[in-house]
Amino acid sequence: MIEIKRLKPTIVSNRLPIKIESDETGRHVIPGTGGLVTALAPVLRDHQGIWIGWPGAPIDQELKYLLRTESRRFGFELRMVDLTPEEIAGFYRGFANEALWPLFHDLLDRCNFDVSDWREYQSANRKFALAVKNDSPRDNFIWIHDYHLILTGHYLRELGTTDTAFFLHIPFPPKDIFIKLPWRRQIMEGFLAYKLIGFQTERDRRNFISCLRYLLPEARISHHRKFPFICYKGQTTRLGAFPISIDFRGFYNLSRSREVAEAAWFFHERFPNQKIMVGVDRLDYTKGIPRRLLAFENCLVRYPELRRKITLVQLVVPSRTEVPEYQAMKKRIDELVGRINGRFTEQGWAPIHYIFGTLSRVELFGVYRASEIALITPLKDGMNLVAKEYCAACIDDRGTLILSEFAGAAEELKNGALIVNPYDIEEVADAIKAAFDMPFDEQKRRLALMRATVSKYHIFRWVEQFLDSFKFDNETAELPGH
Ligand code: ADQ
Repeated sequence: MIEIKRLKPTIVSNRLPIKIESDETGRHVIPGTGGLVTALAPVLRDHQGIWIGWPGAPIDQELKYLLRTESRRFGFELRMVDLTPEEIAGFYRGFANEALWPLFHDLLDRCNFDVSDWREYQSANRKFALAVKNDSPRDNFIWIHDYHLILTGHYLRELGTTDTAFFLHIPFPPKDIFIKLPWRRQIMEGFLAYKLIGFQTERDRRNFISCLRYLLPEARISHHRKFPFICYKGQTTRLGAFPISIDFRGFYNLSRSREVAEAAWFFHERFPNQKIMVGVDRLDYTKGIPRRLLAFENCLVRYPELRRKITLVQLVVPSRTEVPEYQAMKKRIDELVGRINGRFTEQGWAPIHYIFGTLSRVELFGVYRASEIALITPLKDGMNLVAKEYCAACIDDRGTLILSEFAGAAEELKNGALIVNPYDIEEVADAIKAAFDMPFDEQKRRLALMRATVSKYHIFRWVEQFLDSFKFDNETAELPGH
């Protein structure tokens, strides 16, 4: 069990970890199944914690009632922040997803820097801070998540709350990219309102420090034990790298279940005498799906001996489907799949099996188990949990992971994965061929290395390390430079 003694947590994220579904019997609130809620729920239950966020739907009396009832079932409190349609447009769809999301993924040409979106971002972050102030007991430790809420800590400080920490789930960009943001100084100062900032990787932390040196040269950067920390305007911020992970044991056991074995068998039956190569992504331009399809096409051209012997199963989870840019991306993927299948399909074999939808955990792990290759080639990714899930699912030691060097997961998995530059179509095509030909002993050796890492640094350890670092910060009376 995680030892967090006096820390009572309040988690704050843009979205509450719930799904609201409707059927003929009415609306239902379903608990979320993501890794974050799985890891944090026991901590929240044991320490009377609270989770604050936007429910993803307009708040009415019925939803309030449903959430109160669900809070009892969850074992911890869920509190809602209401967002107006203007805030959803300007803060969420606008500044968070059209400015920060592409900027932090190094995709400058997709950025839309709009001053009214920036105003909505500030006002929504202030609103979250007020909700925390009103709903969270005074002595709670406030843990804020992700790029939507960078400024919330700053507004909380204005309201007198300083025990705050932040985790950035997405990458932090290199200096030459970040400094293009018109409000770069305000965002940087916003970060420094937290006592602890967690990044996914060392690379993100280094990028942050290099931006800081450039934008706020008056900030003092020192080192204490393994953490750099920053003194700025009388406050101290500690910077950590905490690669997020998965519930390894849970997924490993799931992969051994009869249900998953049956789902895997079902897939094998559909693609007899072939190696299945899987790609799993949310619909997003950062995931590099079109280039991956082109790399597979290139592979089939340059290595025709693979035809009829390999099938790419590409799963795409619908995401932000109301946004025209995402609709255009889906169209582009549909067209590429159609063109490549049209070009190579023969009697009894089509190279790409494309599924646009959400699978159950059992179905998803069935696909992982059935796949001898995973092709994970984001253009940039904070971590990429699919890569880690695949490692947990390969319980019979068969499987090769092809992984983009620009996924955070590459820092931990480079000892076992075939690391590729997703922009280099020929290199990815060669990696597919190498994975196809890889002898079983080599697969087993590489998987063992990756599994050793993921099983050791699982999601519960991630939570523990983050909370320990915060506690350490609070308990260190005399940091050098204080
Ligand atoms: P995401 O960009 O959503 O997360 P990722 O880390 O890959 O990316 O997580 C995706 C999750 O969705 C996985 O747990 C996966 O199992 C699930 N999923 C994918 N396809 C599915 C399908 N067809 N059906 C059902 N489930 C599916 C953001 C950052 C990442 C970072 C995480 C966590 O962008 O870089 O790793 O947060 O910090």
